Amino acid sequence: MLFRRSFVGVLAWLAATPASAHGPTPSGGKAGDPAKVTRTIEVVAIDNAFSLKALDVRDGETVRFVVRNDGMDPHELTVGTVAEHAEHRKLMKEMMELQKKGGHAGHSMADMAHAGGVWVDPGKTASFVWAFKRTANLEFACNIPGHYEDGMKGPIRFVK
Ligand SMILES: [Cu+2]
Repeated sequence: MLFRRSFVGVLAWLAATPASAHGPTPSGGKAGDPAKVTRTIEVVAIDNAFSLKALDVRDGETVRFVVRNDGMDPHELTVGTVAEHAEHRKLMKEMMELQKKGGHAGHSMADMAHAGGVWVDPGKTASFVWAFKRTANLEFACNIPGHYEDGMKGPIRFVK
């Protein structure tokens, strides 16, 4: 129980920095203008799955993701390429290991902010607006260790 509580604490700490202002230039688009939203994508997260399995979008489309967490664990939904998600998972794992050793990590969630996304604590709903730009190998995913591997991911396909 104690382990579980500290684990969740680390996850909350990882989420403390907004994933929009820093980090490498995101792929797949950019934070969108709420006034230009043409579609709302509602997603329910459980432990460990998304209700959304795949997403079709148009180049230039601005959507609002609304993510509700019906699980017991925190989840995230981020947009990025397959390679970016792999990098994100690696950093997240490293940071959690550092925290477990009691060290203070030299970098923050901002360093992982490769793309748009949102963190959702259990029982909460969170949203973000994203303007898509045609990009190969784009997907949505939760990169909390083990979750992506459980299937918390899906392809984002660009239709004409
Ligand atoms: Cu998750």
